[in-house]
Amino acid sequence: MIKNNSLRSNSLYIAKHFTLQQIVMLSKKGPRIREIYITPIAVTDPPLLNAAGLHAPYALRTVLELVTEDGISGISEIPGNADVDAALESSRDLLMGQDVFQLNTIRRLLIERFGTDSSADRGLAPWDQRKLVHIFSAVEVACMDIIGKVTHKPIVDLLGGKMRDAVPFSAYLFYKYAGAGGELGFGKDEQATGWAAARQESALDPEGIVAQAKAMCESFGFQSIKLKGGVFEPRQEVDAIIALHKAFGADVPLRIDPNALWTVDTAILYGKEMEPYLEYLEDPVRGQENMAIVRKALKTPLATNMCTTSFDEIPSSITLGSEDIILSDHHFWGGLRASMTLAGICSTFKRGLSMHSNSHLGISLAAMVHLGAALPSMDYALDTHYPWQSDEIITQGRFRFEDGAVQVPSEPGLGVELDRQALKKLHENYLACGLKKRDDEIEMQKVIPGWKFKSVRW
Ligand code: GKR
Ligand code: MG
Repeated sequence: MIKNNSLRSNSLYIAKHFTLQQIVMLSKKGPRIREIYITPIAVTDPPLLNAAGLHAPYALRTVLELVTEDGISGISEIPGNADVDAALESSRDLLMGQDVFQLNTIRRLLIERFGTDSSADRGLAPWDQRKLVHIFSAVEVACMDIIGKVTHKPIVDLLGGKMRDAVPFSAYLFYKYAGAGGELGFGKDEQATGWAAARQESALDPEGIVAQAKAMCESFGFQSIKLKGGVFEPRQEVDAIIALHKAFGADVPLRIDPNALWTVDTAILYGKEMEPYLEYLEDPVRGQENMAIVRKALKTPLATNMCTTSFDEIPSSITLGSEDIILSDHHFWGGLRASMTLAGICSTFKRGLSMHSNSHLGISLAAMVHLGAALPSMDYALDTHYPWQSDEIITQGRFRFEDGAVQVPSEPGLGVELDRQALKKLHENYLACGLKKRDDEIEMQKVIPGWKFKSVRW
C-alpha cells in the first residue's frame, strides 16, 4: 500500500515537471550525448605579473558544449591549452552516445583511454598543467549542466544543496604594467571609466597596489584582499602588505602568494614580520617538506594550490603537516563532485578549504559559485580573477558582485547560457592571436630580454 502511494506521487511529480518527450526519454535511458563542440577562445587579459613572468594580452580558455539527442545543451569552461583540446577532441568517440547521468562510467572510460595524471605532470608553474583533470572537469560540468536542466535543479542541488545564498570572493591584486591587454596590449582606452579605467593603471610599488586595491574593492565590494607575489624582491612585497594593512585596517583580511618562489629562511623571516597582518600565507615555499618546516615556524596558517594538488598527495600532506588550507579548483581536482570529496577529506583532517583561480569567464565562475554554495563550511572568501577580464560569453552578460559576493544562480543546471556570437568573436581572437598554450616566461622576455623563470628565486 505504502509502495503504491509513493509510486503514484512519483508519477504525479514526473507528469508535472517533465515534458512528454523527457518522460519517454527518462523512462528508457538517461539523455545521451549526440553533439560535442570544443571551442578554444582567447580572452582579453591585462599585463599582470607573477612568479612565472607576465600574462599575455590574451588568456586562453576552452569552452565545451555537449548536446543531447533531444537538443539539451550543457556547457563548461577550462583553461585553454592546445594539448588538452587535442585530448578532448580524441575523446569524442568515447563521449558520443553516453548517458550524461552515468558520470562514473564516463570517468572510467576516460581513465581507460588516457590513464591518470601524475603529480609531477602538474609542473612548476603557478598553474596546473595536467591533462586528465581538465578533461574530467570539462566533461563533468557540462554533463551536470544537462542533468540540472533535465531535473529542473541548479547544480548546487546536485551537489547536496545550498549552504549559503551568495558566495564571497576576495580582491585579487596583481603587480602589473600599464594597459588593458587584448588589442590594446600595454595601451589605454581613454574612454574607460570606473574599474575599467582603474584596471589599466600600472601597479609596481606599494602605493600602486593600495590604489589598485581601493579601486577594486570600491567596485566589487570585496572584504578580503590577496596580493599575487613572487614578482619583486620580498622586502618590497612585504611593504605592500604593510601598506594595505595601513590603508584598510585590521578588519580586512590579507593574504600574499609568492607562488613558492621563496626559500625556507626567507619565508620564515618575512612570514614572522607579516604575522600581525595576514589571514594566511599562500605557497611561500616549494614542496610539502619545505611548507611543513615553515608551517611549524609560523603562527600564520599556510594555504596551497601548489604543494598539495591531487588526492595522491593528501597522505603525505597529512603526515608532514604541509598546509592548513587547501585551495581547491574544480578545473584541477577533476570536477565539482571530486571537489566535494576533497571538502570531506579536508574536514576529516581538519584542513580548511577555499578556492584557487586563474583568468576566467562566467561559465567557470558559475561553476565555482555552485560549488562554493554547496561547501559545508566557508571560512575564507574564494579567489577569482574575474574583475581582470572584460569579455563574456554568457547571454546574461558579466556577473555582478554585491559586497564582494555572487548570488547563487537558481535556474536549472549552471544557470547560464552560451552567447554564441560572443563565443564566435573570442574564437576568432584565438585564431588571430596565435597563442596555443600559456607561457608567461615568453611574454616576460618580450619586456625584459633574457628573463628566466626560476623555481626558487629569493
Ligand atoms: O594568474 O598569474 C596568475 C596566477 O599566478 C595564477 O596562474 C595562479 O595559478 O592564481 C594562481 C595562484 O593562486 O597560484
Ligand atoms: Mg596560489
